[in-house]
Amino acid sequence: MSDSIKYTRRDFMKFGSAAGAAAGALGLSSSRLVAMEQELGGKDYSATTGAEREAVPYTCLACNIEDGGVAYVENGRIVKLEGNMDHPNTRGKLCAKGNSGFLHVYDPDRIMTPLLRTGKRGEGKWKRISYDEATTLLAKKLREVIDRANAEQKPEILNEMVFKWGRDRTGGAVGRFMHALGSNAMLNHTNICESSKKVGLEPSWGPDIESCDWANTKYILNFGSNVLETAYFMNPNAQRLVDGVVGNKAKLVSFDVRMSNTSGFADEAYFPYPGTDGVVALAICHVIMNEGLYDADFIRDWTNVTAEQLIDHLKPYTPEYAAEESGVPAKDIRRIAREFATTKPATTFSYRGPCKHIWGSYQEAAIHMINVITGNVEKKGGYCLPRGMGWPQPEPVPPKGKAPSVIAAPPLYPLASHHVSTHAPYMIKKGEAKVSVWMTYYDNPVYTYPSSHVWKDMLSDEKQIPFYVSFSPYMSESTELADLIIPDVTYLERHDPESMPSGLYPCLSIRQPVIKPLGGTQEFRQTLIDVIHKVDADGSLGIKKYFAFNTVEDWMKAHFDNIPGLKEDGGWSHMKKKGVWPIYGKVDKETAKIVDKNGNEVEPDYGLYTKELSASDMFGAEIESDGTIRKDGHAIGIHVNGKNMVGFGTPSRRIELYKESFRKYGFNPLPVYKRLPSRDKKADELVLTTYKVNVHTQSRTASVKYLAELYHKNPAWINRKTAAARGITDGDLIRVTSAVGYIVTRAHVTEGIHPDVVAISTACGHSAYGRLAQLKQREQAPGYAQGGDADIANNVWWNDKGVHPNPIIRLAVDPIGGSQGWFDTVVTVSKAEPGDKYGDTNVSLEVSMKDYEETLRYAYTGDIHRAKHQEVDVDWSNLPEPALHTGGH
Ligand SMILES: Nc1nc2c(c(=O)[nH]1)N[C@H]1C(S)=C(S)[C@@H](COP(=O)(O)OP(=O)(O)OC[C@H]3O[C@@H](n4cnc5c(=O)[nH]c(N)nc54)[C@H](O)[C@@H]3O)O[C@H]1N2
Ligand SMILES: Nc1nc2c(c(=O)[nH]1)N[C@H]1C(S)=C(S)[C@@H](COP(=O)(O)OP(=O)(O)OC[C@H]3O[C@@H](n4cnc5c(=O)[nH]c(N)nc54)[C@H](O)[C@@H]3O)O[C@H]1N2
Ligand code: SF4
Ligand SMILES: [Mo]
Repeated sequence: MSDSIKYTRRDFMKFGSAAGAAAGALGLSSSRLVAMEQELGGKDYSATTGAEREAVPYTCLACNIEDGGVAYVENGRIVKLEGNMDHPNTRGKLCAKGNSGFLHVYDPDRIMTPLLRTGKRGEGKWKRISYDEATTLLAKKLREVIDRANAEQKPEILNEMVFKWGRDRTGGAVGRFMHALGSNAMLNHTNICESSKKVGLEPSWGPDIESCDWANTKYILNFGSNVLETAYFMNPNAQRLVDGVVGNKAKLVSFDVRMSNTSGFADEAYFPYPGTDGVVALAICHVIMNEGLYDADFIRDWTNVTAEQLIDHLKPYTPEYAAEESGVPAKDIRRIAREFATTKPATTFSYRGPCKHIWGSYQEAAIHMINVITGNVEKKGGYCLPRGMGWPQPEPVPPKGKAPSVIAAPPLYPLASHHVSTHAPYMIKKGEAKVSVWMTYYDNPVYTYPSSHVWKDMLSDEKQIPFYVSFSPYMSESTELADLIIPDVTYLERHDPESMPSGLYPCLSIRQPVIKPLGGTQEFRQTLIDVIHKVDADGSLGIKKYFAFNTVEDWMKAHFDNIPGLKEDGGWSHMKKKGVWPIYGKVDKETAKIVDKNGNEVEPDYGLYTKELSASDMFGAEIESDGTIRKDGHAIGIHVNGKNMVGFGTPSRRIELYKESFRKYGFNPLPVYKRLPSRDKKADELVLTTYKVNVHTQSRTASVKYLAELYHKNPAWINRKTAAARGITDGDLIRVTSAVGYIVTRAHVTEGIHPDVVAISTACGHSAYGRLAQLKQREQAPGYAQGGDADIANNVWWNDKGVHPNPIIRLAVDPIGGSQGWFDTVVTVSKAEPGDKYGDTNVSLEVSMKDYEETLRYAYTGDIHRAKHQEVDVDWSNLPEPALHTGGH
């Protein structure tokens, strides 16, 4: 059994009285700090003339939280960004990444013109061409595929046009483009992001995430999310977490394998063995159920299981068993379970720590269950449904393609409704899918994927990828392998519709050009319009009608001009002026709450599932004996306590803790704990974890100078005892070796990490992405780029760009949610060998290909899966056909 460590707030006070005193002072005066900070929000003045600067609202995309911002523009240049005070979830604050976002626009290495490859792939030889020439070339390549599909009457040929994106915030533009072309071959990055969280939640209650009412809660259990510096909804959640802990005296208990900034802020921090959060959560449920601390009414009325069934299912998950697996002491698990169940309201939050493991979907489902059995769902201060808003797609909307795409929906992952994008290069290499045109948007797999060399190998091979088009404005590790680059503009120069459920106030927001796109660059959306107009110049293919927009602004108007409520408030012109809708009220300077004209708090709506069905909803409906309200064959609500209510977004309108879809494919319908291969590692091995840091976003901020100055190197965190056993001291050159190969980096020796874990942050160690990211800042700017920045050329004082861990991370996918097990790679850590140089990376393509075969063994038809799932009653001879999901997210 592994050692477990626990720190309490009292320990920190004891060990660092200065830090303790500072925290105390902050607690006393936090509302004053808020007030000072927000006093001047909403206006800005020129430092030279004193004139008021032009203020243009927009939605941030320096990371994907989509906070509301205001850009201040002087003489056509963005001089400052700040939070939009009208955005109810952002509340006037941006983080460091958001504040420095204008440097994306003025990045000296930004690609300012379309580029056509002239040398070998990746050689860096380019010819500058016009947008017109570039879109004509792409249209020709696409048309060739369409003509071939039509001539051979094979719609599956259309799937040779593949679109892969990382972050798609176009509000459906990419899907519209691909469906117009007749292709379903769309891949997002969600399986390297958090898809097993989504698949752990969606079948249970509908949406893919929770929205915690942090500010009003009394108890928070955090499982592997780093809310204060990363996590989904980081900025809005971090603000309200502080409101809850400081303002509302909520208790925060945090589980992470290392001392994240969130765990450091917690009242109690636990370091479970990686991949064991699920068993801790199941043990918490075990205690709550066995000690009768559960909400019997909620379980009876709103779930599809009985308390007795749960007690029976949870029998093996005693705190003692969980302690053995996780290292978290049984007495603490018992106490936390009791505290959570008896403190109202309470909520859990979880992000990638639990779900980015091979059995991540079960882990998420187990954590979700804690909230359900204690009846904290949709309560003020509890675990709430996310609140977003939609917008209509302009008519006519193209239908999906006719043939299913196997790379978009691998048949071995029938439950992975968010694609399994990691598998694409392996499937393509094995000839399971054919590609003619590979298009990418906001995507850098050669940097961001596990065993990233496999992507490099595929994208470098013209036989596998005959034509590769990137829409990136930056020369990333992937884009540098393209045949054609048609650069997009940055997020401050383009249009997108937005709605992020980043708080309890649902709202719409927009991105709009806060300045004219620099140097004649063109919005991606305009490129899509142009390409379609060229593919189907005379309209005879029947495609052009789906892109009947004269301008991008017309397209946006079509989204926003007819939304009830917004229409009355001015539709698109309201959005342009305010950036967000509805306006709920003002941010109160003392409390930071949203208040109305009279200073009263505008309370969010709670209890969404209890909304009553109207008489017209009920017309023709039947109430069944178990209370389910059915109409035209579908459950539309539940009859509970004499009321007809909408319930949850599931087939039964109840929370389906028992997931029939899981059972159908031989998985356990209720969450279970599965021991991971990394749990059985040898004593001298470690589990590699990677994590994000507050001032960087994935692969795309290393060239933002303010952020690079703050954080640019990523030594490997290793526990003091673990390091000592290997003769490693702080700053030593070390080798981190997995089955795939090794990297040479430096050690950061610390108490703040589980002794069986080594942790390396992401966002550093670039081999592309401009001169600053690679610390080649004194080199000449490439011909396609924007040009020099004397500050970068002369003032960069650091000489360490870090080392990127992804090449040695093994492909390993959750057979249910299809999510990459980022935190499952077993490694050895040793002092570097003679001749090793910092940054050396040595990996094997062959081993990575074997990892693909190995991970398929877990898939629902795989031998490991069958052997380990005897307890589920499935007829293996007669498995259902997998659903082939098309479309994309
Ligand atoms: N600053 C910043 N914020 C971001 C992003 C960014 O790039 N930068 N990206 C956004 C995106 S795309 C995402 S998906 C989210 C991710 O948000 P998070 O999930 O909060 O962030 P991660 O760093 O991926 O992982 C969270 C933590 O999991 C821990 N961990 C690893 N293994 C385990 C385990 O087995 N159990 C437990 N309990 N913990 C474990 C890690 O140490 C890490 O601190 O952040 C979003 N916000
Ligand atoms: N080791 C390890 N790796 C990880 C993770 C981890 O925890 N550990 N986390 C993963 C997570 S959560 C995620 S979400 C993924 C993200 O991985 P990716 O989706 O690949 O995302 P990014 O690195 O954010 O951006 C991709 C590319 O978008 C392009 N780009 C930047 N700005 C623009 C723009 O304005 N327009 C266009 N068209 N393109 C632009 C750039 O080329 C950039 O390299 O990374 C994952 N990678
Ligand atoms: S968290 Fe920061 S970078 Fe992300 S959207 Fe908000 S302000 Fe922008
Ligand atoms: Mo992500």
